[in-house]
Parts: sequence; structure tokens; C-alpha cells
Amino acid sequence: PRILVFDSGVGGLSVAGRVHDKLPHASIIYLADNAAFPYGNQPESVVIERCCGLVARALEHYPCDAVVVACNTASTVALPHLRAITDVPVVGVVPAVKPAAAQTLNRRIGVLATPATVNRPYLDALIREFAADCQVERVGHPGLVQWAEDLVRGKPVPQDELDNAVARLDETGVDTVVLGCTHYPLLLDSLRKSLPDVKFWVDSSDAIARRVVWLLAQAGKPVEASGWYHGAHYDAPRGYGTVHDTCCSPVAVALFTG
Ligand code: DGN
Repeated sequence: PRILVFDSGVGGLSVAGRVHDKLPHASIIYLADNAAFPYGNQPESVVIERCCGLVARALEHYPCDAVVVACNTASTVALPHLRAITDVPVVGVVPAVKPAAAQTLNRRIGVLATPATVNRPYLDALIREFAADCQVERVGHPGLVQWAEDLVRGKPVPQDELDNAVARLDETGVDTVVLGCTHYPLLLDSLRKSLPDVKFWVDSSDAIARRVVWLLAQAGKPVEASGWYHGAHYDAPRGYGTVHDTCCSPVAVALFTG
């Protein structure tokens, strides 16, 4: 099978990696809208327009069996619009509040996400439904996505600034943190240093990967382990439609929009 994984930047790689773990022979096409990054700073209408336009164009060039919107910020606003423009199954991410509530021992959870995601009513609903008996501390910080982007390009994470960014979670004594942005698993080593007392770090990538496997199985696609994957090339020249063929697969490519 062929799967399109979409994000505003490199964050969706944390999801693509899990999809690859479960479907090693699937071809993964990675689309990053780096021209409009970060989505957290864009009005909802712009995020919707860009997601729909880019995914439609990518599917035209590379027909796929499933689309993964590997971005919380985009998923909270664009999913119904995407589903309206394609028959290909579309899977989105939501902050992993439910598994966090199942794991926390002291009933104190931190939700770390972009400012856009922490303020969406969708998150209120998730907390009401799955974590009503927990104290939930939300931190929406504008810097973390950029630090993850920089890290992938070789620039170290500013540990002091990260410590400050998440200090409130330390003060609250949360034992579980939801990584509510797909960029954040890339910062996990540094986050562990900032919050050494946190026991559980929870992200949504495993649930997404399981959902993709389920959808492909429903559609009668081969989902047994038998495949190949190559990550995206982030230092590649920009330009929508640029296709970076990888050394050993005819279909695993990365597309950029900048
Ligand atoms: N990876 C995106 C997310 O999960 O929300 C980052 C959003 C952004 O571009 N700010």
C-alpha cells in the first residue's frame, strides 16, 4: 500500500516512523507544507485551504490508499473538509488524553501542544470525556515546533528556554505528559531533562499507525509486514512538487511547498 503523511513540517515524521514500524513494506510519501509553517500561527481558514489544496494535488500525482494528517493543529480544523474532497480514507491526530488518563498514577496530566491546539474546544471535549477526574495542566508554547525543526537540521535545543517553557508542568507535579503536537516526540530527550519526574510521555503515533493498518485491512489492502520506507530529505531544495527519489524505492518521496 501507499500512504500519504502530511504535516506543516518535520513533526509528522514521528508518526511516519510508527506507520513504518507497523507496515514496513508500505510506501510512505511525506508532504511538508513548510511554506505555511507553523500552522499554529495561521487563521483556521488558511489551514483548511492549504491542507485541502495540497493533499488534493499530492493525491493527483501519487494516488494513495490512505492519508494521514500528522498534525494536531491541522486535524482539529481540516479533517471534515479533507474527507469532503477525497474518497481516500483520511486519518487525523488528536492529543492522546485518553491513554494519558489511563496511565497517570497521581491523576495529574500535562498537555503540551501548540497555542492553537491548547485553545481549541476539541481539547476541552477530550478532557471532559476522558480525564474528568484528573487535574489537567495545559501548556501551549509557540517555540517548541521551531526547536524541533532546528534539531532535525542539526541545531541543538536551547535547554534553558525549554526548561522555562515547561516549568509550569514541573510546578504542578504532573506524572504524565501528553505530547499534543507531532513535532514534540522529536524533542523527547530534551523534555526528559526539563521534567525528570515525569513517568509517562504519551503521544498519538501508535494509535494512528494502528488505525491506518485497520483501514487498509478494511479496504482489502495487503497489510502484512513486507515493505520498505525511506525518510524525507529535509535539506533538499524547496519548491512544491519537488520529488526527491530515494535510492532504492520507486515511490517513497518527499514533497515540499516552500
Ligand atoms: N506538527 C504540528 C502539530 O502537530 O500541531 C505542528 C503545528 C504547527 O505547524 N504549529
